Amino acid sequence: MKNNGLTQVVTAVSLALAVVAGTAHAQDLPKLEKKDRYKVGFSQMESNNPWRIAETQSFVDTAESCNWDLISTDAAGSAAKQVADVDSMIAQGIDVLFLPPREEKPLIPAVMKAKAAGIPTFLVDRSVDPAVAQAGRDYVAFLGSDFIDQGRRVAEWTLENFKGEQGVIVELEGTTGSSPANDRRKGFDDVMAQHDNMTIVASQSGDFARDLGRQVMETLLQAHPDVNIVYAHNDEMAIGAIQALTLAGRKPGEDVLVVSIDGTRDALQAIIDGKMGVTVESSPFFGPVACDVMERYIAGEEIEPWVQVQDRIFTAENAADHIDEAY
Ligand code: GYE
Repeated sequence: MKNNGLTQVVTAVSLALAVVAGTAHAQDLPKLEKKDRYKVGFSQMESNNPWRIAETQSFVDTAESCNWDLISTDAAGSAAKQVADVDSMIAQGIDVLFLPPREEKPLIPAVMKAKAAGIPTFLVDRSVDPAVAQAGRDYVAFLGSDFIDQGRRVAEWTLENFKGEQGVIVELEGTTGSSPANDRRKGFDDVMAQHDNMTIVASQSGDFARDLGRQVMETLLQAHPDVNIVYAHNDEMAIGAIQALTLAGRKPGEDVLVVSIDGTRDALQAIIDGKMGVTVESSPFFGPVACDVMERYIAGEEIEPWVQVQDRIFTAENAADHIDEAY
């Protein structure tokens, strides 16, 4: 009897909480009314790599069929400029905001300002610090990949395919304070920590950029000439690392295994050429996903906090089949 009573109380409390949480969602998030056309803001963070260019193009390509009048900006690698870009879009009266936040914390003010202005916001491809801003409350949803899983998959592939005995790993991290850099590191490092023959001897940011990846690799090679695995958080840095390794007389694909994430054309070509082992996909083609989620939101559907994108994996077995569709 006592137990039953307790169960009932717990159930009633959780129901009440669920109702409160549910109401809070519906009231807090700005609505999006049905219209013929929408003023859509897309605040790109930088355009210095093929991934970003493909993503912006995907929004441009989607605009007409989704009835968007698209305003897109380019923050040129500055979180401060990205916040200012969002301010200016709000001033221009956008109906909805698609925002890839360059870093997890500095972009929170942009999310909060859009919310205060009554503009529904969807985070695209990167997220913000969940301790401060949350999907379903401060913004509608995050559209993107599972970065922890991407890191984990790269680690597992590496464990299966590394030919040596002792793995000496250099890790090239993405932009410091960005969600993919944090999570791709966690996913990979946690798996490697369980294997005594694998040591990460250095882990440093190359800001997701090819040239910085090359420079960082050059420096790290001097301190760790015995490196035999390079894990880059994106393909651009992997290509930069391959350049640095080659320049130093190493043979990527033979004496160093290079592994990364994205699936760019250059990475698929490097895989075909035998210089890179694997890239786990992280797709930049968010335009159609954004259109679909926005239409569901307009129709009054409750949007799941994380609209998850599924990622493929590219290796020597299938890279040639996919290079034509790559960017
Ligand atoms: O992997 C990288 C880009 O946020 C998922 O950012 C994205 C990452 C992508 O600059 O190449």
